[in-house]
Amino acid sequence: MCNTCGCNPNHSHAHAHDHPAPRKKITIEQDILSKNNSLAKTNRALFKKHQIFALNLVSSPGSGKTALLEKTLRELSAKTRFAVIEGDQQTDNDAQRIAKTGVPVHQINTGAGCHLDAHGIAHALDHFDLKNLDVLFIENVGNLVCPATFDLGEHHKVAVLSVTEGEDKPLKYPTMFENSDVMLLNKIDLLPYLDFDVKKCKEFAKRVNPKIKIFEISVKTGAGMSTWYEWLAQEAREI
Ligand SMILES: Nc1nc2c(ncn2[C@@H]2O[C@H](COP(=O)(O)OP(=O)(O)OP(=O)(O)O)[C@@H](O)[C@H]2O)c(=O)[nH]1
Ligand SMILES: [Mg+2]
Repeated sequence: MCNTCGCNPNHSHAHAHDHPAPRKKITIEQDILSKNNSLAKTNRALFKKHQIFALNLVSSPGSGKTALLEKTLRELSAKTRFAVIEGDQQTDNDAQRIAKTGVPVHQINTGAGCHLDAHGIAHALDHFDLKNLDVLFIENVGNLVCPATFDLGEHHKVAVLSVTEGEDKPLKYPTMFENSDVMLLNKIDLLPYLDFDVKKCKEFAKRVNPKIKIFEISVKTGAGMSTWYEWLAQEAREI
């Protein structure tokens, strides 16, 4: 059970004890989410004030979020001023990887928490010079469930799904794909070795979110990365 966020823990496992009254639980969930939404609104206003384009990268662990950022920052930093907030339960491994690109980065460790929240982002923003920032990437904790329901004030959630995870993930974890505007289908260099059905995966993602934009990419080989860069530049211009 997720006891740190507002996600609905749909228990199917056996318990030796009674559950609390469902009505009380729903109220608590609403309180947590409404507090978060109000802080997200404040973050959004700050992004607007400083004309910062903010993206929230969400995925299961290991889909390639940090690898995507490392490559994107190395290839686009000459023309765009970036900063990165890294979210993980423990370690600053990802922040260290990002720091090597020369881009300002701040690591948040959530401990037992399974997602970033707007409050944590507000504090992390104190570590950056917002007046000299064009694009903020927030790499969320690897988790296909909880980060989906927490607004951080970002312009878009970008879901990264790698082909090693199976094409059914958009159907099994629909909230994540409903709430994302983009799906990056990563690691397509591995397709020759897998039974992953790209067409079906895209159909599934569109079924839960007909408006979702899908880019097939390989961070490793660079295939498809230009489509992602074009989308990024276009959207950043339009805020
Ligand atoms: N073959 C292949 N491997 C990739 C690709 N992109 C990332 N990887 C590998 O996938 C592994 C996980 O990548 P990360 O960037 O650490 O993934 P992540 O989503 O940031 O992981 P967490 O932060 O733990 O959630 C690493 O070994 C990467 O080298 C790709 O396009 N192709
Ligand atoms: Mg990472």
